[in-house]
Formats: sequence, C-alpha cells, structure tokens
Amino acid sequence: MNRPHHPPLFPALAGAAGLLLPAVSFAQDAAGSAYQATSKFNLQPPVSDIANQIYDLHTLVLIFCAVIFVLVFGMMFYAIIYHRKSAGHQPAQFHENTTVEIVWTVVPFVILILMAWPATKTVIAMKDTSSPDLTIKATGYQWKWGYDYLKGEGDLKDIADGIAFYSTIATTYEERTNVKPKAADYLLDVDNRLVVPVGKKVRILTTANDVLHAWWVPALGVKQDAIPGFIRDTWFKADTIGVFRGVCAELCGKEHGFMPIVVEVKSVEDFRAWAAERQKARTAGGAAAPAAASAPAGQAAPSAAVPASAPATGAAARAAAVPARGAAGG
Ligand SMILES: [Cu+2]
Repeated sequence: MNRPHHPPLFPALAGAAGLLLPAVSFAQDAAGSAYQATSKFNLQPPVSDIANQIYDLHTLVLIFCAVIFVLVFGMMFYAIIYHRKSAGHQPAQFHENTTVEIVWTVVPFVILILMAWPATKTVIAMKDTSSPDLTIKATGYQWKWGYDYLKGEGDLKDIADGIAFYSTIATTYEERTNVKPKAADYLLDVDNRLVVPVGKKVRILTTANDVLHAWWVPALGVKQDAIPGFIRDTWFKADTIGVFRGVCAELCGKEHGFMPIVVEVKSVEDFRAWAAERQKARTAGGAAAPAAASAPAGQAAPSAAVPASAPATGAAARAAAVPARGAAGG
C-alpha cells in the first residue's frame, strides 16, 4: 500500500482485518476497484491524510470500547457467579464512599480526554480548507450531482475553470430490477466522473438545488452536507491514483440511493490533459449548446430539464458537456 503518511496505529489489528492489501488493488480502475477489494467488516482503506486519521480514531475508540466491555462484563459476571446470594454472600455497601466516587468520575473523564484530544485535532484539520490547489462546486440535485470547476486559488485555478457537467448514475433500471445481470459497480457507477489531480489539495464547495444532500467519499475522508441556499466546504488531498466511490449520505427522496459519487484521481499531467480536452469541447460546443441540450432523449432527459433552474452560465456549460455524457452513457 502506498502510504505516504504514518502507518496505521495498530498494524496488527488492521492486518487481521485484511486491510494491508497490495497497492495494485488501489491503482486499478476496472470493475471491482478498491471499494470491493476491502474487508466487509472494516472501513475502506484510507487514501488521504484525513481518512488515515479517521481510520486511526476509529481503531483507537474501538479498542477503548473493547477494553471497557471486557472489564465491565468480566467484573459483572464474576460478581454474579462467585459472590451470589445462594453461595452465602452478603452485599457490600459503597454508599457515601468518597474514594469510589472520585475513581468513577476521574477514570471516565481521563478516557474522554484521551478520545477527544486526537478527535478534535482531526476535526480542526478537516475544516481547514485554506490554500487549495483546485476548487470544485458540487451541487446536489434530486437525484444526481452537478460539478462546476471554479476559478478559485492555487496552481490549477485556470486549468479547469469553467468545466461543468452532471454526474448521473450509470446503473440501468434493468439491472436494478434484475432484468439484466448487475454490473461490478452496481449502484456505484456514474456517466461522468469527478476528475481530480493526485497530491493536490482539492476544495469542494457543497450546495444543493432542491433538498438536503450530502457529498460523501469514505476513502478520501470527506463527508459534507449540501444545503439549498448555503455553501459549505470541505477538502481532500488524494494520496494515490485510482477511482474512489461514495454515495449521497442525506436522505433526499425516492432516488436517494441512486446518486453515487465517483472520484477519479489522475496524475497531475493526466489531469491537465483531461482538463484541456474538456475545455476544447466546451469552447467548441458553446454555439451548439441549445441543440445539444435538447438532442439526447431518454436517459439524458432529466439533465436537460434541470438547467432551467440553474444559473444561465452553468446551464450553458453543462449543456456543452451533454454530448460527452451521451457518448459515455450509451
Ligand atoms: Cu441526495
């Protein structure tokens, strides 16, 4: 595993859970991907510093819970079995016992501090969206995501500025209803992936067009509500090239389960090439936008309808992206 940050806090435990997988399982783009290569009983392998911290916090707190569980239940069953009334034991009295009261106040307090200290550090780091290399707005719609690459700040601010598209589930209705066999990334595949560069700080602004949604990609350690009329932000810096999947994490209506998120992390050079290609298509498609918006029927129809309520510039930019959607989605 390519892990530029510190190793897992408890490698033996993580290893036992089957998490120390070879790097190849993270680099692969094809069916399966990292999402399915992982243990069903643990978190996804983290691919960002924040996700690493979240992983370690999870492990740390789980160990606290396990130790407390064993001690409390061990004590309880020991008392029930060996100090039972039928064996002739009288109950001990602890009323007004200052020592006991101090101990059962101080011990939980210390445990809480031991958990809160690292958790607070991580939460503060999660909220630090300053100095990004790239800024992307993610808008939640019932039921898809819209992405606008913004002219934010940093190295890459001009590269992708103005690129905008919808990202709609690629799983077909036939797959959902068992008419056709289910694809490998069932319910976790989209027509247009969010493409980002590796090792760069990507700031995601979240908002929504209708109801609450939430943009959640576990492997990147990102989860942020998308709220109509408000802008929230979050960030990630992907450690490895690959494809990472998430879902909308806020119950948002009947197709809440059908608006996945797919982030494709490319090398910086590949990202530049991708952005240049998109920019070319955008400028070339500008004049033809109205025709393109009305052309695709069937599956593409909802996206053609949505821009009516979106800002005019965004609508035009997305309309230009529609032909690419049609070609990719088939
Ligand atoms: Cu949603």
